[in-house]
Amino acid sequence: MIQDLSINEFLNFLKNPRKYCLITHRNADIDALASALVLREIIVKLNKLSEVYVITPEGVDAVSKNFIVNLGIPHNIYDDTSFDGSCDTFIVVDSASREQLGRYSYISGYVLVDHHVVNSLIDDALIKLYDPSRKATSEIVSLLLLSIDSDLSSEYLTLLIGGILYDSRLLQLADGTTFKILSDLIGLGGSYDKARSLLIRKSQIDYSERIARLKGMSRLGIYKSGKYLITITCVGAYEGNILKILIDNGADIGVAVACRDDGLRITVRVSEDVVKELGKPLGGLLASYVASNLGGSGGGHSLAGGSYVKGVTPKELLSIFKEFFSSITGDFKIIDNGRWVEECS
Ligand SMILES: [Mn+2]
Repeated sequence: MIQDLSINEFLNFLKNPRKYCLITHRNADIDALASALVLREIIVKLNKLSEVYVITPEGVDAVSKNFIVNLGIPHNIYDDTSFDGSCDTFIVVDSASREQLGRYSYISGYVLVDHHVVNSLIDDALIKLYDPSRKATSEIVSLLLLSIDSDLSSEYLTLLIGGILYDSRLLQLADGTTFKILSDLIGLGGSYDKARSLLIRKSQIDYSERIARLKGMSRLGIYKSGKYLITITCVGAYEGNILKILIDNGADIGVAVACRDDGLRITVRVSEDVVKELGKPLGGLLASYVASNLGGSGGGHSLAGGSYVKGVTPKELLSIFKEFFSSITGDFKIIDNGRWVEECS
């Protein structure tokens, strides 16, 4: 039977010498990576005979890479194609579903260390250290660390702070326990300043992405349907990132149109609030509406959608958007057409 282990019981489990493989979710973010790297330190500290391999399916994301390079943390991390060893114990770290485990999606008899509220890996976990009330897996690993007599270097403590800041959205989701843990990590030598500045550093954005973002902003059209603000722009790269920025800055729905050789690629993002309010998978609905009315392909889910249409002008596309949104809210008004129609013609 599945058991919820207390921290002490979990530490006792880790004292057994084994070959551990720690698997994070695909394209590990800083919460996943910090959790796995510190867990590796804890396991080795508990028993020097243990071998521990950190495996990040499809590698690590840009923020995580920046963190470990800047902090000078050893790079002995494997992606799922470069690891050819074997292990007798899998520990799944900061993952919510099998699809997130890449090549390791088949594993059974694993240990789970996680905080995701919706997690389909729980049922098959042999042993789990699972607390959905924690805002980051790094908090759970910090609690493990704080319960042993540890002299972990300040770099690893800073890494954990980074994981907590990242998953708590720079403390927007933090609670009293989060602050207590952060205070303890800082007390042991972790650097809040360093973690914070590594997280928000702007210079990490590629030059090409900066140009695409600024072009996206400069061409923006603004429309209103019911009470919802819809922004449409014409941009050929980084559409997802640009639409996220638009939604973070007040758009309810963002659409990016890219001119391709023989057609238009349309990317849609919808804010979580709008999806909750309408109770419809709006991103996917809009993308498939565009596709089926203009003879292309398209689909998606609540928050995101995409379609591709051939032989269609941006003006025709705009009238399809108008039709779609009018059918949802009853109207569609132009606030400012911007320059996207011209740029995408
Ligand atoms: Mn996480």
